[in-house]
Amino acid sequence: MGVHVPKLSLSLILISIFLPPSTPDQKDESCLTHLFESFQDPIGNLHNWTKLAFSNPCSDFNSNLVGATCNNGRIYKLSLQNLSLRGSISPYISNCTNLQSLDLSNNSLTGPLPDELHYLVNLAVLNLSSNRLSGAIPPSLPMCFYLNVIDLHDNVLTGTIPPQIGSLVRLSVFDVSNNKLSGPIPASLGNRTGNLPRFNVSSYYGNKDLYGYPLPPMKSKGLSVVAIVGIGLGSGLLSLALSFTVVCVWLRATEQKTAAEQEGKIVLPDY
Ligand SMILES: *[C@@H]1O[C@H](CO)[C@@H](O)[C@H](O)[C@H]1NC(C)=O
Ligand SMILES: *[C@@H]1O[C@H](CO)[C@@H](O)[C@H](O)[C@H]1NC(C)=O
Ligand SMILES: *[C@@H]1O[C@H](CO)[C@@H](O)[C@H](O)[C@H]1NC(C)=O
Ligand SMILES: *[C@@H]1O[C@H](CO)[C@@H](O)[C@H](O)[C@H]1NC(C)=O
Ligand SMILES: *[C@@H]1O[C@H](CO)[C@@H](O)[C@H](O)[C@H]1NC(C)=O
Ligand SMILES: *[C@@H]1O[C@H](CO)[C@@H](O)[C@H](O)[C@H]1NC(C)=O
Ligand SMILES: CC(=O)N[C@H]1CO[C@H](CO)[C@@H](O)[C@@H]1O
Repeated sequence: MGVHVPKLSLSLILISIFLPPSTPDQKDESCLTHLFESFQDPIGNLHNWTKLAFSNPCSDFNSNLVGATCNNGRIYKLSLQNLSLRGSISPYISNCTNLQSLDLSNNSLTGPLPDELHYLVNLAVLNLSSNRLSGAIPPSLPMCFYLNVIDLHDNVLTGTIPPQIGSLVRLSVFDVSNNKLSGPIPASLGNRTGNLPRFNVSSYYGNKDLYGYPLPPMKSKGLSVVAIVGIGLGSGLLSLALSFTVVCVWLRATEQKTAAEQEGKIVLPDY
C-alpha cells in the first residue's frame, strides 16, 4: 500500500502541472454573458447563471452553472433542453470556442441560427430541435467539420439546405423535419456515396416545398385522375338529378293541368 501513495501524489502533481489551475476564461465569460442576455428565462430555470459565476465558469473542476459542463477549464458542453427558454441565440456563442455539444432543444427560442456558429470548430453535436427558430440554415455551418449530429426538427426554418452539409464525413444524424424549408434536397446529401450514413425520408418530411430524393415525388399541381373521375361522376349525377327534377315538375304541371281541365269539365255548368 505504501508504494501506491507516492504514485498517487506524483500523478496529482503531474495533473496539476499539465492542467493549469483553471484561470478565468474571457472568451467563455463573454459567451455566457451574452447568451444569458439574449435568452429570456421566465421560469427562472437558469437560477444560478449569474455575472459572478460567468467570470470563472469552470472554477471548480466542473461548472457550477446549470447545464454547463467543463473540460480543461473551458466550457465544452451546454445542455439547456426543456427549460422553457425564450429569446434568441446570441452570436457571441461563437466565443465558447471549446464547445463540442450544444443542446438547446425543446424550448421556445426564436430568431435565426447565428452565422457565427461556424467559429465553433470543435462542435460535434448541434441539437436545436423543437423551438421556433426561423431564417435559413447558415451556409457556413458545414465549416464545423466535426459535426456528427445536426438536429433542427420542429422549427420554422426557411430557405434551402446547404449542399456542403452532404460532405460532412462524420455526420450520422441529420433531421430537419417539420420546418418550412424549400428547394431540392442536395444530391450530395440525399444520395450520399460510399460508406457515409444516409438519411431517409423521416429526416425531411413536413417541409411543404422541399423536394427530391429520398422524398416521394411531389403530387402534380394539375388535377389527379381521382379528381377528374370525381368531377365527371359528380356532374353526371347532378345533370341526372336536374333532368329528373325537370321531368317531375313537368309531369306535375301536366297532371295539375289535366286535373284542372277535368275539374273544369266537371264544374262546367251544364247548360
Ligand atoms: C447551480 O445549480 C446546479 C443544479 O441545480 C447545482 O448543481 C450547482 O451547484 C449550482 N451552482 C451554484 C453556484 O449554486
Ligand atoms: C426533457 O424531457 C424529456 C421528456 O419529458 C425527458 O425524457 C428528458 O430526460 C428531459 N431532459 C432533461 C435534460 O430534463
Ligand atoms: C419538452 O419539455 C416539456 C417540459 O418543458 C416536456 O413536458 C416534454 O415532454 C418535452 N418534450 C421532449 C420531446 O423532450
Ligand atoms: C434532440 O433533442 C430532442 C429533444 O430534447 C431529443 O428528443 C432528440 O433525441 C435529440 N436528438 C438527438 C440526435 O439526440
Ligand atoms: C443515387 O446514386 C446512384 C449511384 O450512385 C444512382 O444510380 C442514382 O441514380 C442516384 N439517385 C439520385 C436520385 O440521384
Ligand atoms: C429512418 O431512419 C431512422 C434512423 O436513422 C429509423 O429510426 C427509421 O425507422 C427510418 N425510417 C424509415 C421509414 O425507414
Ligand atoms: C474574443 C472573441 O472571440 N470575441 C468574439 C466574440 O463574439 C463576437 C461575435 O461573434 C465577436 O465579434 C468577437 O470577436
